[in-house]
Amino acid sequence: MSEKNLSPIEKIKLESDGLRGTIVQSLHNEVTGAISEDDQAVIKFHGMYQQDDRDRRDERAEKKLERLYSFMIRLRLPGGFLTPQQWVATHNIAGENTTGVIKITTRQTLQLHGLFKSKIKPTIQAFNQANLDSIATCGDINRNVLCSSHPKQSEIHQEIFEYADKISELLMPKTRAYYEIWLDEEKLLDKKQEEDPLYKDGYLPRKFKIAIVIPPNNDVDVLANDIGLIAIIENNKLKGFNIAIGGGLSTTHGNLDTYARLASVIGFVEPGEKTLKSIYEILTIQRDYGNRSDRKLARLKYTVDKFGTDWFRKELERRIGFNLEDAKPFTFSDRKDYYGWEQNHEGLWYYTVFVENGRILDDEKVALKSALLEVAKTGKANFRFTCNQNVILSDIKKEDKKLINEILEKFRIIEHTDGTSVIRKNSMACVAFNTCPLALAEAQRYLPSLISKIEPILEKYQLSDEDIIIRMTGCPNGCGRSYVAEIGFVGTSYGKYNMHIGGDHYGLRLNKIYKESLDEEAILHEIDDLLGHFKKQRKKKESFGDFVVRKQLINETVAEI
Ligand code: SRM
Ligand code: SF4
Repeated sequence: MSEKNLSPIEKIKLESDGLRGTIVQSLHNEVTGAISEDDQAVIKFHGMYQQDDRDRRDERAEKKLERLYSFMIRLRLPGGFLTPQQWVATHNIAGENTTGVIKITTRQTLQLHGLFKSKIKPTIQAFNQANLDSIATCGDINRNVLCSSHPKQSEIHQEIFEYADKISELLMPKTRAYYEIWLDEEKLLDKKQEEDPLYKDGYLPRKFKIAIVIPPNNDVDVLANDIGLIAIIENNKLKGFNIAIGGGLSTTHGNLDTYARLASVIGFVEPGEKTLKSIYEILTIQRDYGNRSDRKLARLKYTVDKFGTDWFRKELERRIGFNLEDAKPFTFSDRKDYYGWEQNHEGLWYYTVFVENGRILDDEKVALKSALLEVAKTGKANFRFTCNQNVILSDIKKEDKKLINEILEKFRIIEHTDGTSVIRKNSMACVAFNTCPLALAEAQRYLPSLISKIEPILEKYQLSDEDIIIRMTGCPNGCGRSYVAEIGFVGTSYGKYNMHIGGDHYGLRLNKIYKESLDEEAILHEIDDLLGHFKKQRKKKESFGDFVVRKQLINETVAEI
């Protein structure tokens, strides 16, 4: 592609001196809380986003002050796992340097917000002390690798779980920029030492996401990823993975060239080296063929659709030097977390805590943050984050269960988790206001109150126990995966949402727009109407999503599996 067609971000990457940019100079500039525009693109590869407090924009503009800039930092946690010691460290870092709220993301990791420029370096150093980093959690590169989080899902969960780490390591960038800038490692004299055969100087055309699922619970929403690996297990042995490519959810309002797409299964591969090689080469194909001029059309899904899945499979086989086998059968029967106490095959105990929209804080409802700290301080439970924004206190020995249970009861976590309605437990919202610069409408600050208004409607129709997956995002980027919900809200402007309906329980069907730009009154009216019909006309055990498809309220789009 000629230089002139490259998008501006491509040039920034190429000229960034191995993702260093002028970050050091930007950090030293005390005139502003911001960093230079080019550095804002580069710093993403180090796991940070520059943001500002959108609630305070007007007030600060009136006082002729610059926006209140700060940074969000996102950790790299393949499979979403932390030791109790690492949780204590994260708790302390959050309290000292950020807003204090710890956010579990929809991709199984943690974000801290409100980090001032001067505090970035001490924060990264403190994380490093705890063996944690934020490398490549943002930017045009492979992101945090997901894996089904509950060890009860399979007796060989650990074996499969380790792939998340292996894949994350395999796809890490080679540059030492992170270590030099934040951890004071000596500068490399010979830049050849960080030559990167995978990413080269231009990295990928766009972000890249990988997830591993252990059927039958599609808790990671595997088909929403650029690469989805579906573990195939026979007689408690990992036979290999079905590989799905080209998932991605984002759209842009008014841009008909953009669309949500579920990944297509292209074949099966044996575990080990063959799996890793296949993943690596899918990235090289995207590196070489992805769109580098229009970032709206740069994700793998557009490359797959441009060249076709047959071409893609052949090109992959050429690069890996062996043929993929035909995909193996699998089924999904769920897409949710197992709340409360569960035991795995080894007799270890797990408690899944409901965390509304992944926000860990002490509020008027529940002192969740204090409770989790006390649990962590016992050193007797690991922390596993789920893609539904919850936390599993995990790997608890039989003799320690009583102690952990006492802490959960003392802080009323069990009452909180048990007492939460089914619809709320099945809900998810993205961050949106006040930190997300792309938000058009509220999401995590609004969905809880909307659900409080939907609960009485469900009660009216005796549908309170019905599993209905409801999700909200503040814009069409889809961070809360609202396009695969049974009821999805997508922000269009402040207080207004497109209402999508018709996803299934398994993550195998996209929903569709049902009504556009509704305010709260209109949303509640539509929900009342739809639930009323659902109550009267549903077939036995039919889910809400299946019902609206059967009634042809929307057209169906299912995955190629
Ligand atoms: Fe996302 C951008 C938050 C999962 C699609 N996402 C953003 C940014 C960084 C806004 C920005 O670019 O400045 C948001 C930061 C908000 C804040 O203040 O923290 C943001 N995304 C999130 C999180 C935190 C939502 C949450 O509440 O949990 C999730 C963090 C995941 C992680 O740990 O890595 C998050 N984002 C997702 C998902 C869901 C998923 O991956 O399963 C999607 C849809 C799937 C997909 O990628 O297609 C998603 N985020 C996007 C996009 C659209 C990408 C595209 O293909 O066009 C953007 C905008 C962009 O990249 O330009 C975006
Ligand atoms: Fe921000 Fe939009 Fe993502 Fe929500 S969906 S976090 S509003 S980019």
